[in-house]
Amino acid sequence: MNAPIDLRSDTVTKPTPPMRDAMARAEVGDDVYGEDPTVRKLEERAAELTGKQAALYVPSGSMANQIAIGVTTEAGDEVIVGEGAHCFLYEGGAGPKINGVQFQVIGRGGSFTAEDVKAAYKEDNHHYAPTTLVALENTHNRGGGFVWKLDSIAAISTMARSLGMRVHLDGARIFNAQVKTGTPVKTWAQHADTVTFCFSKGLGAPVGSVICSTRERIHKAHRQRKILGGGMRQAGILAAAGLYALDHHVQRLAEDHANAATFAERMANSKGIELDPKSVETNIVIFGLDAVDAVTFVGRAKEQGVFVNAVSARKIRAVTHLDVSKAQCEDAAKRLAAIALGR
Ligand code: TLP
Repeated sequence: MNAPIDLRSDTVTKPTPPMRDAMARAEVGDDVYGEDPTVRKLEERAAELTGKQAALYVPSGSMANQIAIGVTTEAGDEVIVGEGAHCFLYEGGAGPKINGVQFQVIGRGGSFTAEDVKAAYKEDNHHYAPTTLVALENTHNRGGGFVWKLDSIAAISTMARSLGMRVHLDGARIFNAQVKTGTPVKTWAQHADTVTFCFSKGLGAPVGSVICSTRERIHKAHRQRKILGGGMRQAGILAAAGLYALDHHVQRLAEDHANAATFAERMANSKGIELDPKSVETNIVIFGLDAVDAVTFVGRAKEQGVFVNAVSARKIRAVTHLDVSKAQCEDAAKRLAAIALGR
């Protein structure tokens, strides 16, 4: 059998030898006592990168999102999101279960406008849940890794704030947006009250995310992290991987984008595949299937040594990352093309 090529997600990467070396050498302490110097360093770096007063290191992007929702809403509030938003679709119902919020989904394909926000906002009336937060996602996972236009985010933020709402930015892959557009993370982040990003996606660290905001909100976030059981002890071992990733794995995201583009071009030329390669902006490729359903496709792909995920009955997601080369992406496209024909 051919060597497996894992395109399920950019979360599947394994720490590189120099990253492991940085982890092994990390200075550590008990972070629940606030005594881990490497975690402190990572939090300071994250706050600086996002232009926020403070940051908090947490185990996952899901926890980061839910803490962000928790510190910007009250139970019973409504949160506006785009279609397929991770904090709404993929976090086990944590919004209503943990934070007591309901979601209102607006726009199409993950994208929406300031006017959509205005239309969705519920006036102060006892019939309604107060609409208090807009959650953006950049890049947008379910939207095929698209990058928001900065102007659109700015307009949404201005509208939300004029209506007295807060703005959260799920920046799990915000460095992909930075590398794609040249717009620094800080510039995107200035339009949001809370910003989260992940070290464990394209940046290639094994674990960890961060939530960045005002000192006051991060103080509250600390308690929320405790409630969720997210306090970690000698977490500097993990934070060191995050610091290493910020130093060494940001610019290389361009390679993942190029590999995704190559993969998408090959796939788009294959019969049985619905894909406009121009729609692929970063490291995520979502394509439709004409002749075979997604579950069957994923199973056959696995038999051929290519791992991908189904995102709906006829749609597949493939994600490029640190652990797949251009040649492997080309090879994967070749193997998948044959399956798409339903043969
Ligand atoms: N996304 C995962 C799956 O959960 C779908 C993936 O493979 O892409 N925000 C965004 C935009 C994400 O894509 C993810 C993970 C998260 C938050 C949550 O991060 P984790 O997995 O660390 O909880």
